[in-house]
Amino acid sequence: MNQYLDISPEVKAALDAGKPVVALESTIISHGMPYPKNVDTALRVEQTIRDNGATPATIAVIGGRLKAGLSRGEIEHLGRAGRAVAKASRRDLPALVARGADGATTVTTTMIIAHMAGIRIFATGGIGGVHRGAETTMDISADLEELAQTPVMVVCAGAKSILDLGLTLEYLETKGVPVIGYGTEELPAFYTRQSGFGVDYRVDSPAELAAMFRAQRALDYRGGMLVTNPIPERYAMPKAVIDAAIEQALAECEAQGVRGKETTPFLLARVVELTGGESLESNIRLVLNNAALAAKTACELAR
Ligand code: PSU
Ligand code: MN
Repeated sequence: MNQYLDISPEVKAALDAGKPVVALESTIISHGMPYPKNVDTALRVEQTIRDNGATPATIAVIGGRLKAGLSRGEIEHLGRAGRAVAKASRRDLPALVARGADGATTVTTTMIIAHMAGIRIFATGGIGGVHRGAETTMDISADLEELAQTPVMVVCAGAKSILDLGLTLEYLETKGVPVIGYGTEELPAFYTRQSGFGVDYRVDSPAELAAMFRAQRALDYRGGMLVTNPIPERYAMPKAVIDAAIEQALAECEAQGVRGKETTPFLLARVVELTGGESLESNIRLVLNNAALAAKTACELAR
C-alpha cells in the first residue's frame, strides 16, 4: 500500500472482504456547495450508499495524508473551511503531501486515490471538461486525462453547459473513454436531462454497467469509464432558466478575468447565486441519485 495512503477501518474491512465500496469526492464539499448544506449533503450521500448496500469512502487529503474514508469530523472540517481548503488536482498532490496540507479532491484526484485504495467505482455530480473557448485558452479539465488513464468507473449527471459539451465528447472519444447513458441515448447536462448530444452506449441496469466495466478491465485497458445518469425528471430545471444563469456567469467570468483552477468554482458558485438556490437543490438531488446507482453497480461488481 502507498506510504501516504490511509484507508479508514470501515473501508478497509469492506475491501478486504470483497464487499462493495463507492468513492466520493470532496471538492464538491469544500468548493461546490455552501456551508452547511455541503456537510449535510455529504452525509446524506454516504447514507444513500449504505442504504443501497455499499460502503462509502469519501476521499480527501488531510494533513498531507491521502484519505479513503473520512470521519464525520473530517467532513465537517472540509465543509466549514470551504474555499480555504486547496482544490487538489493531479499536479497538487505532491505539494500537499510534502507540506502536510489539506486538499479537497476533484474527480481527478478522487480517481487516483480510489484506485490506489482498490476502489473501482466513484459517484459525483458533474465532471470537468473542455471549457467553452478552449481553442484559445486551452482550458481542459485534468478530469478527462484521468479518465483516460485510471481504471475507475465514474458515475455523474453529465456535465454542465458552462463547458463545451460537444468538444468534451470529442476529447473523450480521442482518449478512448466510453461514455455511457444510463437509461438514455442522450448525454445529460447536469441540471437538465438533455443536451442535444448522443452518448456512445445506452445501458439500462447496474448489472449491465458492471459487465461493461469487467470487460474493460479484462481487456487490460488503462482508462476508466464515464456513466452519465440523468437528473430525475421532477428535480430537473427549466432549460431557459439555467441557460440564462450560465450565460451570465460566463460573461462575468470573462469580464473579471477569472482564469485557471478558479474558473470552475467561480462559475458553479455564480450559477447557484443567480438561480436563488433552486439549482443547489437540483444539484443535491442528482448527487443522491448518482450515489444510489453507483452503490447498486458496486454491489453487482462485487458479486
Ligand atoms: N463540475 C460540477 N461540479 C463540481 C465540479 C465540476 O458540476 O463540483 C468540480 C469537480 O471536483 C471536478 C472539478 O473534478 O470541479 C473540475 O475542476 P476543473 O474544471 O478546474 O478541472
Ligand atoms: Mn481548468
